[in-house]
Amino acid sequence: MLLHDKIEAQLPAWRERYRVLAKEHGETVVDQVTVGQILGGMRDIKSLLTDISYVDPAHGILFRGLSIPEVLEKLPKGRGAKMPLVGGLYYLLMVGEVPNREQALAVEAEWASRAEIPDYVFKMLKGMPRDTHPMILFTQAVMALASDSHFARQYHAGLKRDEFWRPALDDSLDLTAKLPLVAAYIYRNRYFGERKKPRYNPRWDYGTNFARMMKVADKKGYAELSRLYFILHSDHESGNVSAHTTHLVGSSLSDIYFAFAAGLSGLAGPLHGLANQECLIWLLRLREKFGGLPTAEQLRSFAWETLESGQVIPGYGHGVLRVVDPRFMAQLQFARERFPDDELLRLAELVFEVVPAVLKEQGKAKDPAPNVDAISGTLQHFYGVSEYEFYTVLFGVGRALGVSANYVWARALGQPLERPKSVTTKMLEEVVSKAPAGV
Ligand code: NMX
Ligand code: MLT
Repeated sequence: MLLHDKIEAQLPAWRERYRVLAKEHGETVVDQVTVGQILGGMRDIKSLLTDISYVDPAHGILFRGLSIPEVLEKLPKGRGAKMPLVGGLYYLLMVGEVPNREQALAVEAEWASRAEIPDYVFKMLKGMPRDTHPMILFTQAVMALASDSHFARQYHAGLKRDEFWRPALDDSLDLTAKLPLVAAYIYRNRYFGERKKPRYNPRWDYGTNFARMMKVADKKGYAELSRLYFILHSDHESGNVSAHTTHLVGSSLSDIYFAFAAGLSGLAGPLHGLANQECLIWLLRLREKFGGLPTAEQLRSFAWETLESGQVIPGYGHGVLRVVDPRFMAQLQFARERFPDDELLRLAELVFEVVPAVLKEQGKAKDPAPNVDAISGTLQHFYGVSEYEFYTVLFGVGRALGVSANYVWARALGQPLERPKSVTTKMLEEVVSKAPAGV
């Protein structure tokens, strides 16, 4: 199988690089930890290792060294499409090279051959109360799929450590193949009461299949958006909550289903992936309050009301980025090219003009710029997917691509159990009592 062969060919060189670092440079200092970082959520401590993607605070995400504009330009596209094949992105993340069209289509074909879901998963979803949040359903469905894990079965049958990555890759291909069906079923069942299982058509790519299973009116336009969306949301290095949680759980040799379900539970938080639903709610409230587009001054006072009530302005700020998120810019460009006059888009643009200055004036947020979530719901809304509680599920479908690539490589390179050390408050007080003031 293509991805298996490509990874296998690279393994000896990667393992040697890890061996040299561990054996010959194990004591070299990379970073130091301050009391502020311990109290501040381990912010910025350089202690995670991944080669799949890197967030440059001044430029944004690089997927295997490529910026978002480069990824969108260089990855192969399907006939008549402007947005790249998602299969090409998965190849890039897994293999570290830009694929040709044939290679991207080989990943797409692999997905098509694995996109079957056992009936009990649909039965379980159908059995849940209609008002269950889609992220609860999505996480449950991922857990329900875990019974078919190749990794878990082969591990318990005595598989050698050096071989862990092979069933991990099979599981990752299975998982990423099935997620669009699970997501579309949750959408159609929860909001339209549909009970029929969606079908994946091998003649179409990942994005087109998703658009067709979602049954939106403009399937071609939504297929383009889906490709862009899943690519943009795939990875954001290893420190964000969903990626880090998936990695942490995977480090105990739980299979990717357990690990990703844990990551999804983190994605479901309003400071992380759930911010995309919160953003659309915020925009809709703003529009409702002013009966359409507000003036810049009205928007300013609305933003201040949010801040003064102790809430965050969703979609703005970031733990690492210190510039406008290029994932925001890519979505903005997509929308401007296709529906520049859409009222919600114009509102999102107005927010982009006004809110950074408000956040700067407040002086708390280190990054007053928009992040990926500030506009993603606006695009979904344009194509008729206005049920905002569903938005974080879409983020999850995309995020599976990046975290599963990390999971496979972590097993391939034998990354160990993650187990940092904690201290007590008293210990910190003792440390600072011995240090010169301010040091
Ligand atoms: N609105 C109001 N206050 C903010 C915002 C914002 N958008 N962003 C940061 N702050 C505050 C933050 O709450 C903190 O306040 P305090 O000192 O009272 O605790 C202060 O500014 C410093 O925070 P930062 O160090 O700039 O940000 P941090 O790294 O702690 O948090 C986020 C990053 C993304 C959680 C934060 O910017 C935020 O809450 N943004 C809004 C929610 C959001 O858009 N989340 C999605 C992020 C992207 N994603 O998909 O995961
Ligand atoms: C992400 O895509 O995971 C978010 O931007 C959050 C982060 O990187 O911290």
